[in-house]
Amino acid sequence: MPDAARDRATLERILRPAGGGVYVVSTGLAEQQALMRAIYGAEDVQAGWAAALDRLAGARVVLLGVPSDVGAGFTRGANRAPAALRQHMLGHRVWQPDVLDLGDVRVVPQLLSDDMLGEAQIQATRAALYGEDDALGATLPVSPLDLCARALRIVYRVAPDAAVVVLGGDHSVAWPAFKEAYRHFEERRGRTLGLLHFDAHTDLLPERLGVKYCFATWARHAARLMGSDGRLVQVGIRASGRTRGHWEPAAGVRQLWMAELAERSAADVADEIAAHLAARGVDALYVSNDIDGTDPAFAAATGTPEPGGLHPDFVSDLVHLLALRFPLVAGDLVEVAPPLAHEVDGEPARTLDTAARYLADLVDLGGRGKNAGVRST
Ligand SMILES: [Mn+2]
Repeated sequence: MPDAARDRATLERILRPAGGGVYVVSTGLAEQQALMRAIYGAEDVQAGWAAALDRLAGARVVLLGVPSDVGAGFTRGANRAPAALRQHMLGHRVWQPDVLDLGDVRVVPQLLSDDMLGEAQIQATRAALYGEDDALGATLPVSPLDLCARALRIVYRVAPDAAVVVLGGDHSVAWPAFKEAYRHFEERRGRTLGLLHFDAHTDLLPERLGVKYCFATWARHAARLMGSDGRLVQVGIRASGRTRGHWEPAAGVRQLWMAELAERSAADVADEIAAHLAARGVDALYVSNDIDGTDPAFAAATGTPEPGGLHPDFVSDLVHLLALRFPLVAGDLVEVAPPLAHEVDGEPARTLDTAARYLADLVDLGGRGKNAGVRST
């Protein structure tokens, strides 16, 4: 099979139309189908999605949903964000024509990473997902993080200048999203990435309960990938058993804790971070936005809300100001959990409003000024 045909056939196996990544059989099925019909504007969702896949090569921004939540903290629900956010934005916002919603990664909800699975389980899930006798399927991964990575590898091959925005899911999805952005922009194209990370938590554990890749460890792996040289900058930290004095040298990161940010303007903080990143040679930006970095007054529908967080204006302004200095080449928005916080007046609509704003920031800024700083391709 020619490479282009193989890439297309792979995407058709490992992805689903936008809003369709959560596996449903009866409960939720009618709702899911109605959303997909609303998105693709026709009775034939598959044809609408196929037409979207056809546009991949020309996209400035590619949106990919990963509706996977295996439990960041103690309450789940982030698997519902990709569908809920698209539902929330229906009729509110029309993306520019160079923004492509590629769809959702097809998620088996009990799985996370193929390296946690034995060969028998991989074979069994391959048969379930792709069929018993599918030659291409026999070469494909089965878990959400690996399927996300595989899809992004194809996206970067077909649309090498596109900015990819991954919509989680729990924060574990930032690992394949950042890893593939790093492989493409830094290893292949000679850029130097900086990683701007909003979060109440550090996500810097080397492992958690023996699990290497999960919501609590992705940032440690990302920092290590960059050489633990301070290019990971964490903003809004306020819930950690350890101090900044522990984490910064231990993980090779820079942290701006909530307590240090209280009286500071976004412009002032942006200047500090820009100088810090520029001193490390950074010429391109990845933004990982965990919605729990934001104050629960604006985003309570998340698994581990922490009081005393960032104002959405501050988050948005910081992203805009840093994107002026370093072209925004990729990002993710994670931990939006629409089933949660229903007891709070105005939720989860308020969290979805905040998330839609953050998503719009990434989509509007992504892939602009992309050739600045390119040394080789
Ligand atoms: Mn996080």
